[in-house]
Amino acid sequence: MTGRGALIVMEGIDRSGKSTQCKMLVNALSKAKSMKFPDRTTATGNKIDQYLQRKLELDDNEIHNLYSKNRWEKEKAMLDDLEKGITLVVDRYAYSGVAYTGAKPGFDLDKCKEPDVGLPQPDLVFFLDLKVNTAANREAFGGERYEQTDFQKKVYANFLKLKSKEWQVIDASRSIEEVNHDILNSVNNILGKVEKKPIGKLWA
Ligand code: 2DT
Ligand code: MG
Repeated sequence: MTGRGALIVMEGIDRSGKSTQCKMLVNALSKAKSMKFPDRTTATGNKIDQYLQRKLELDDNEIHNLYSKNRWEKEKAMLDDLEKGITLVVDRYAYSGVAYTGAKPGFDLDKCKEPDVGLPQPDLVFFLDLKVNTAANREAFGGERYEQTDFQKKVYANFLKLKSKEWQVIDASRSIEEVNHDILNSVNNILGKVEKKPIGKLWA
């Protein structure tokens, strides 16, 4: 049996191209699965979906913890897949959790990390770097919560504060193909390197 799969995360502000790049990456890899957070299909995710569509009001702490719970409920399945040699390509993760809640008044980034401490540690995090004004020119924001320029600017600044050694900043203002090319290169570089490496714990 070969080694484990890699845990790859795509992060960035809204409209930075995460979903497109996740799809292209999964298609290019031989043994890979895609995941997305929030996963709106579970009971927890359904509540998050209602909140994002403004059909439900929740306290800022409560929604923050709900996003985290929505990740923890996938922990076992993620570890099982990784052990089986499946590479996971994840559209948003705990970094979004911290960057978005941390953009609300009165929230400290380190404190925001707490509920997600110990989750599977990503091997590679791509930050699709796109300035908010450029993202806003791509297409109109939808009507969901958080889809406002001022808020997105705070989110962007928070993401930069979360950068760690696994992060790779990708200039997402280029064409889809150019971005995909860079991402594929980096992924092909790490797949062999993580095979025998134990899966770490996030922020632990
Ligand atoms: P999508 O547009 O990608 O479905 O995201 N968010 C996401 C948080 O506030 N905390 C989190 O932990 C995660 C994963 C980002 C919906 C919105 O949810 C925000 C945008
Ligand atoms: Mg969205």
